[in-house]
Amino acid sequence: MTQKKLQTKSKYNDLDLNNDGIVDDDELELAERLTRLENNDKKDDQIRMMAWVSMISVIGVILLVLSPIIPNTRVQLCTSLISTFVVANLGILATFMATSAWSKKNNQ
Ligand SMILES: [Ca+2]
Repeated sequence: MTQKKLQTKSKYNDLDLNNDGIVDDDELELAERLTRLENNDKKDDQIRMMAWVSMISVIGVILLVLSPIIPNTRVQLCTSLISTFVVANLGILATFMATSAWSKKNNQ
């Protein structure tokens, strides 16, 4: 079997970390591992952002409902919608906290 080569100006040329002209399996695995870590970090940031948005939106809705801006008659009309919204967002928060605690426990 003939030896494989990278194409000219391949994006994988940078993976040759020790500059010996060969992209070996260890260098490929390291690059793959680094990419996976970076993606997991971005995913964690995204989930954290989602939890923040949930918490801030719940606080915002509750403050809005309690403020004199919205008349009581309208609040009564929206009570079921608001309670569903609050429970759903608190569910997102609870899931985030549970999975964070679970993954922290498993990483130790
Ligand atoms: Ca190399």
